[in-house]
Amino acid sequence: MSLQNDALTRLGWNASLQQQLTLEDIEQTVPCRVSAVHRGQIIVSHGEGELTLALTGKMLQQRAEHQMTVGDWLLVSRETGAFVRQLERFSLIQRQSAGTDKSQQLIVANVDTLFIVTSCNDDFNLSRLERYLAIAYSAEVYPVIVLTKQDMSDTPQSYMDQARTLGANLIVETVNALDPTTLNVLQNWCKPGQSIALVGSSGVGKSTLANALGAKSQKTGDIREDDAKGRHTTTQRSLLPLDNGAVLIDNPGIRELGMVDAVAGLVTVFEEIAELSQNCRFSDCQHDQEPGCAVKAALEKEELSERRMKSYTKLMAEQERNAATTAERRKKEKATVKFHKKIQSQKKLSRRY
Ligand SMILES: Nc1nc2c(ncn2[C@@H]2O[C@H](COP(=O)(O)OP(=O)(O)OP(=O)(O)O)[C@@H](O)[C@H]2O)c(=O)[nH]1
Ligand SMILES: [Mg+2]
Ligand SMILES: [Zn+2]
Repeated sequence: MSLQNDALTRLGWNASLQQQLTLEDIEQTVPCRVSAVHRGQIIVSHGEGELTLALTGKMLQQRAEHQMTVGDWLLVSRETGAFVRQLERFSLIQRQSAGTDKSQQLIVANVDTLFIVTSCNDDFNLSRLERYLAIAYSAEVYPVIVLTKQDMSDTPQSYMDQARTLGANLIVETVNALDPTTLNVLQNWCKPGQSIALVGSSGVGKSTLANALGAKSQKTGDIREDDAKGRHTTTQRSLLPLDNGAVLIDNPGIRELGMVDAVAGLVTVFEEIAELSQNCRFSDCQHDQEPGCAVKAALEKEELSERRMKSYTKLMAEQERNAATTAERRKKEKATVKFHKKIQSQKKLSRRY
C-alpha cells in the first residue's frame, strides 16, 4: 500500500508526518489517527476502517503531554495490530483545567487551522477571542474567526468590524450555519490533507457548522432565549471527515480555555503593546508607575485603547499564574517518576536476593 494514498490524506496525513517514517515503519506498520478517546480505550481510523485499541502498556506514558488525544497519529503493527509508537505532533492545543488540580488537558493534536466560533449575539466577546487567538498562535495553528448566526442579527457587519480590530491580518468570516450557500468563505481551509478544529462556547453552532460542511452526523441543540447560552449538546470530541476532503474536529462547548505556555501567543495578539514597550525607558517596564513608559503615553494620547490594555494585563497575569502552577506540577511529576523508578529498582533488587 502506498502511504500517500487518498484515504490517508482524507484523514489529514501530510508531509511532516510522512517524513517521520523509516523504511521499516512503512513495511511493518499502518499509520492510524485517533478519532475518539474513551475511558481505557481509543478509536483510531486508518485509510480503510476503524480499530479499537486498549490503552495499556506503552500507551500509558507517565508524562501528561504524551497521553493520546483526538487528532494524534500513531503506528500500529501490520502483523499484530499492536501499538508501536506515537508520531511527533506538528501542533497541539491544550488547556489548563479549571479544576483544583490545575492539570493540563490535551484538546486536539495535529490541526492546521482553528475555527474560533462565536455568534452575532450575546456570546460575542473580544477578550475571549483574544484568549483563543493567543492559544492558536502559541500552538502554531492558523486562527480563523467564524461568526455564525449572521441571519439572526441586523448588523452582522458590526461584529465583523469589531473582530477585525484584533489584528491587521486576522481572518474574520461570517456565516449562517443553517445555510450551506454562505459557507464558501470557509472552503479555503477545508482542502484534502487539512485538519481543522472547532472551538467556542456551547450553542454558537459548531456542530451545525460541522454538519453543513459535510459531517452530517453531529447532534445539535437549541439555546436559551434570554442569554443565548447553549446546553452542552456535544459531549465528546470527534474527528469527522468532510465531503471536500478535509477533516474537522468538533469539540464540546467550552466556557473558558485556560492558557498553557501562551506568552508567545499573547505577544502576537497584542503586537502593538509589545512594539510600544520597546520604547519604554526601562527594559523590564511593567507599564504601571514607571517614568518614561511608552505604553502609558500611548494610553493617554488614546493611541492605545483602555480595553486592549486591560485585556492584555489580565491575560498576561493569568498566563503567569498558570506558568507557575505548571512548573510546580511538572516538578511534582518528575519527583513521582523518580520515586516509582526507585521503588521498581528496589523491587528488582529484593527479587534478586
Ligand atoms: N439562525 C441560526 N441558527 C444557528 C446557526 N448556527 C447554529 N444555529 C442554531 O444554534 C443552536 C445551537 O447549535 P449547535 O450546533 O448545537 O451548537 P454547538 O456550538 O455545537 O453547541 P455545543 O455542542 O453545546 O457546544 C441550534 O439550534 C442551531 O440550529 C446560524 O448560523 N443561524
Ligand atoms: Mg456541538
Ligand atoms: Zn512601559
